Amino acid sequence: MMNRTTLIDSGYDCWLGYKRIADDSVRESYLERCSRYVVIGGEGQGEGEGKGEGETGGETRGGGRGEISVLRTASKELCLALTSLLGSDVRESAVESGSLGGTIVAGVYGSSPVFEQLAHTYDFAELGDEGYIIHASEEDGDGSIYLTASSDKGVLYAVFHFIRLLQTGGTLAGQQIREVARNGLRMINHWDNMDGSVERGYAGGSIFYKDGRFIEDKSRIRDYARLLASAAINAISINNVNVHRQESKLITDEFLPDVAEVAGIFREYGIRLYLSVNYASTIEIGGLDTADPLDPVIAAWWKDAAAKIYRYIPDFGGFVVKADSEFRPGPFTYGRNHADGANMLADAIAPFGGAVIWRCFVYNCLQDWRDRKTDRARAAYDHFIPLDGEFRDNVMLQIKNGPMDFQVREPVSPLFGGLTKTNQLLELQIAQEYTGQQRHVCYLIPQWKEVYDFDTYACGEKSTVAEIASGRLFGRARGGIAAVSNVGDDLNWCGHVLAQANWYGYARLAWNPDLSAEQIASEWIRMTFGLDEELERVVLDMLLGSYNIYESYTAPLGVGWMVNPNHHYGPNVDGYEYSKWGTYHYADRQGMGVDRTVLSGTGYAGQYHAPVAERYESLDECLDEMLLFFHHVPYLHVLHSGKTIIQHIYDTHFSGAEQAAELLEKWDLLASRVDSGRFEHVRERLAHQAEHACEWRDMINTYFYRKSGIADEQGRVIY
Ligand code: GCV
Repeated sequence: MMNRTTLIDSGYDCWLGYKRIADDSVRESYLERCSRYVVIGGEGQGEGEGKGEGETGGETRGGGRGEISVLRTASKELCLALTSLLGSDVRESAVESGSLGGTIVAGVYGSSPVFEQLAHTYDFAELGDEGYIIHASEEDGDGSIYLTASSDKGVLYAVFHFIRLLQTGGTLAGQQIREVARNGLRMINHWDNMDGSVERGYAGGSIFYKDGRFIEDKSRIRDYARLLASAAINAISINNVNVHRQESKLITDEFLPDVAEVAGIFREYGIRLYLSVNYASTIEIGGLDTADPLDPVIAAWWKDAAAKIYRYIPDFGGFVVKADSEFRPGPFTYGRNHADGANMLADAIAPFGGAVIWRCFVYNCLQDWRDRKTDRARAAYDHFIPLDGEFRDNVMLQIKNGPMDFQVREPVSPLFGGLTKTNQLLELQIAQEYTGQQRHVCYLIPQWKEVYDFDTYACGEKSTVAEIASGRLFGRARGGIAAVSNVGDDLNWCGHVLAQANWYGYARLAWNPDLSAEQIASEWIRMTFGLDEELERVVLDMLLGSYNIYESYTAPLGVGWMVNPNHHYGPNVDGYEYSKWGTYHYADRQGMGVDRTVLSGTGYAGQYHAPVAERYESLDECLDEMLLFFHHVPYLHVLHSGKTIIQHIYDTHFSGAEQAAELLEKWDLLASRVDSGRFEHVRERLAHQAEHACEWRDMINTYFYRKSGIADEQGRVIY
């Protein structure tokens, strides 16, 4: 159990700290309508079955037995929030107590006649399984506020939304909110290993495992589930996609009791549990000598494995699979393809309502740097497009946002828009592997907004990634979003308090990709630090500028990489230049960048639909920020900005480092407005960032000055 006193000011509570609202008039105005509440069914009535996450239609076996406790969770949370934010004058009511006037009434629509009056205002059929309504209109009724949905999970989301309204100083009067999830699956992927480490983890060790086993005290997992549910995350995979020997055993009797216990905790918060599985489990733990997906013995082994898992966890979500990727086993060994592998697992799990999430991060990681024709960026498309339409309905292909690997700037993967007959998930990385490793502040929502909004033109204009991933554009039954977690066992979860905004923002955007980066940041700041206009102005400014700042002092113009090998932190221009990983910048004394055109390069630009393909192909039309991803150009090539490549590199690196230093100055303005725990912690990180940005500036500028021999127009110091 965490000791409360050590948590104060640590950031542990994240955005659910529920500090008493300081402004008396605001608090009193809320109390007028929020001093009583009731959650109908919150004490054990009502049961139902939900659809599987990620599904936009059809029947699935849900975790019916979890439904009662989701309402209990809602009731507990509403009570905690109201009493903490508003004071102890808040009481629980009973439905039977006659008039409910002036009460917050939460519950599943249809579970009580009290919600019937809402029927003339809302169409409940439109809400789907997870949507909800918050109705606080004074016109009809007795001043009560109604939080309702067609499922218990929807009620929980309504409760959290309502709490958010109070935390952010929102107006209650006249509110008629109707929210529907835009993505069926809103998932978090953990890259946690059972030895307690986290691959690409920058916030301490795992919150799930230690020394090869599950951590005994699961209270932190419950706190985590609560934070996830507050932003409507509905699915989680709890182990690394690189599944080693010990984690391969998660699907055996040795660990299934623990997995079931953890699944039970998440279930109370409406979150379904998935496991990453070793494609070669039949060999690793099954004692067989093959993992050939077309071998009936292998198919039967997985059917038995699935049946066993569902005996422990009736609402188990399914398998996440990294196969034939970065030395992980897969169907290629047996001359089979990804559809063969995915479908075999899908058939095993289908009778129980489970899904297979099959990752598309497949490329040759033993490339020869001398070979300029092989292009890692092309690989996923080349592997998966020929298989479009061959996957079972309960398979989703999980596609990283870009064709390389979560660089600060990459184009969108052409698989989005390329695949039309296959369920897809967009994969993002909240963990800041290449964006400052949670030591630099880098608010990623602007990057993700660009991905969601990217128009693939697959079916003409407005064929955005948001429309494709959700399943809507191609009428797919399943779809959604997954992201690599940035959470560990550091007291503040993320290593950097400001990195919590990425975690929160990812979830909010998964619910509704139309929310703006500013709106999300603003919500997060108010919920995390309280209502303070000056503080909000400063932190908003810091967050919203941080992605561009980070980009400006690191690898330029979309070329990517230039980091130290293995751990990927800090500048190293040639760190990967002569490696086998397929990640090159090709800088020589004349110029730099990768020619990915159809005309003279690797042909990658041709994987997009018109007019995107033409835009990338053309040196004139290609956006500056993506230029070196698509073209190899001389240092004196003039960008649309009017600057030469080399001058752009110098200017952005000087200004980026200056702006990084300003982030610290801005934060210092808040010394009296943020508790000392969080203030000092963020300050220490920002000081490191400012210094590290100078290291980036000097390494990059010096490298390109020495390579090109072209001086900075402004004669600044380059070494
Ligand atoms: C889990 C990158 C990371 C790896 C990660 C891999 C993946 O290559 O550096 O740590 O492995 O992506 O997404 O599978």
